Amino acid sequence: MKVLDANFVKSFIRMANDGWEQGWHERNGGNLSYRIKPDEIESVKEELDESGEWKEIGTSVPGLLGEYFMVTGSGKYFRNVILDPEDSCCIIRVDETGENYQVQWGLIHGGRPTSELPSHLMNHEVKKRITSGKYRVIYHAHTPNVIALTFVLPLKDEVFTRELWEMATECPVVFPDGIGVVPWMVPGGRDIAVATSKLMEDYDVAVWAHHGMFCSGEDFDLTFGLMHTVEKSAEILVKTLSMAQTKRQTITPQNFRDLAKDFKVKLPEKFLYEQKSKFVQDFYKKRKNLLTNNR
Ligand code: 2HA
Ligand code: ZN
Repeated sequence: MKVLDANFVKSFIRMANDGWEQGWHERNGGNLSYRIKPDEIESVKEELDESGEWKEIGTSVPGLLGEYFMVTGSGKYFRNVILDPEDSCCIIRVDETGENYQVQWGLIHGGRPTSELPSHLMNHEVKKRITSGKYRVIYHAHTPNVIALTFVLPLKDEVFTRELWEMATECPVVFPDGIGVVPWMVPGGRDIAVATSKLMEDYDVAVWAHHGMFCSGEDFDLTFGLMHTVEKSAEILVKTLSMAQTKRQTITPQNFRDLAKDFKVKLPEKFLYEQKSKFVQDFYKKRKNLLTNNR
């Protein structure tokens, strides 16, 4: 079968285009990767080229030896993926040391896999291990509302999780484990990859302060849906904070416990602290002081 006829490739392209249409991928922003199943890679074998150069990943992923991934290309635009997937994307294989990769399909006009390859592969390594191989998708997007919140909320897992859970009743059911937050770091390298993959041990979502988000999931629908749900919740919070300094009413810790029981999800108690709107009030108090003092 031709690569472009494979269902996993069609789903990959559709997801990239959905992200573009959401406005999450200005210019070359964002990247997507999928850990290809053995029968899927077998089905497109005729088009794979094993003669290319092996190049350094920039980190070590011993948990992914010999695995194949479909990934977006560095500097490529999500906007163009649907028009020219062979130029925008590639299929790579990780070697038997876990330190190098080879492009076996795609990037027909040259180029490299995503600049965030270390983060993608280290996240895949963690998720493959802790989900017994179930998770296959890692997605990075520049989601404007979540990014906006990283300028006003404390950069703490507890705060982002709780604030975003409160903004839509479905949120704690969609991401019951919560959200992790990485402080601002230089993107593209091993350090931010290590920090992100550490959070992926506990969460399916990691926020990169002043940059965007990483989501992980079993398949394309679940991973896109997760990104979409978190970003929509952030949009509601941005709207709420734009209208009022405090929430008049909200979902309470006891409400969350009741929801958890009926929906059969486990919500860690560390996110169900009391006097929650304190964080938002603190922020407004501090900002008011700042504005008054600078006048
Ligand atoms: O340009 O999003 O983080 C791709 C990116 C880098
Ligand atoms: Zn980015």
